[in-house]
Amino acid sequence: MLEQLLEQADQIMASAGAKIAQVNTNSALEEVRVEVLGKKGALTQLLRGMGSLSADDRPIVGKRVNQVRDAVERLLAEKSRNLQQQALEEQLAAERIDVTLPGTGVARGTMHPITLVLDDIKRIFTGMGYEVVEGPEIETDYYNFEALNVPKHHPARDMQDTFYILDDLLLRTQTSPVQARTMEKRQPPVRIISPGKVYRVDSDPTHSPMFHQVEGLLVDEHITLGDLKGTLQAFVREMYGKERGVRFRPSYFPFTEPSAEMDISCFVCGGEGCRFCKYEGWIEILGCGMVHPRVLEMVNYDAEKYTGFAFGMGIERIALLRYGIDDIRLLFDSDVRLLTQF
Ligand code: 2U9
Repeated sequence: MLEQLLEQADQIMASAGAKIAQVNTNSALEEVRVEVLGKKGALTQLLRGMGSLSADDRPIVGKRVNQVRDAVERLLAEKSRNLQQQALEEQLAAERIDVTLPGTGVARGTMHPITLVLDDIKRIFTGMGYEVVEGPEIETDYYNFEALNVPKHHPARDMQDTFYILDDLLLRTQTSPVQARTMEKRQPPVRIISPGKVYRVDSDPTHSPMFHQVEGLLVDEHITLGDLKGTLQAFVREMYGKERGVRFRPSYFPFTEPSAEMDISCFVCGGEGCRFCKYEGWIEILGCGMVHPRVLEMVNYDAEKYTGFAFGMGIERIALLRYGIDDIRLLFDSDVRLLTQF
């Protein structure tokens, strides 16, 4: 009987060892554990058979059963570790990232041509000591017209040209009100540029009801037309290159006297005359003049002591010329096929 039980224990050991070696999953391994070591398992059954043994033989079988249990437990633990390691390796292999592969890339946005031109103008004038000042797009009649010496019956005030909100409230037609407001608050010297959106009742391939302007203003003692010409010449050199010629033509604006329009030599033909400059050799870039004494008086500046110059330019016009775009509406269509070219 003793021999029989010892042999049975060896068989359980051999069969458990073979099964553990074969299984490939945790659940199959658990089944083997229950089959051998569980309450109704083979080893427990074998212990139950010990009742018929003599008192001397029982510890012999008990010792063997314990040896088998220890050995099976070691094999189970070892197999469990192996399965865990194997699962980890499979997971790492499946999730492996090849860091040497090229990335998918991030689609970068581009600057709008209006922003590019505005940034250039701001950079150049701030480099000359000007400060950038912004103001409201909805203005009063006073700041948009009255303070700028635009008389009551001037055509610019017409409903045909100006978007009125109320009798006295309108969408600014120029950024000059910003400068009138700034002068009210400060004493000279004043050296500012005011970029921003302006609105006029106008719409065709070269005019948009909303467009952007930059206006500049300098007021101090002893400011002359020479300062105006020198400043704008320096601006043109920076913006369009040293070789650009500049000319001033007399003009009229209610807020400046004398007034002028400034042309630069055509940057396509250099002044020879071509289709781009309509065979003129010159391209109009901005309007300018000496600030009208009445405008200085309106903001309580002493017009005997102070003089100043002002200028204004439409940004769309400059962007269209610079990038060879022939319809202003393309700038506001938000078509990425155009916008990504800049
Ligand atoms: C103050 C006094 C005077 C600003 C000026 C112009 C000439 C001018 C146009 C250019 C193209 C407007 O966008 S456009 O249609 N502007 O020709 N602007 S002088 O003069 C000022 C501004 C503020 C207090």
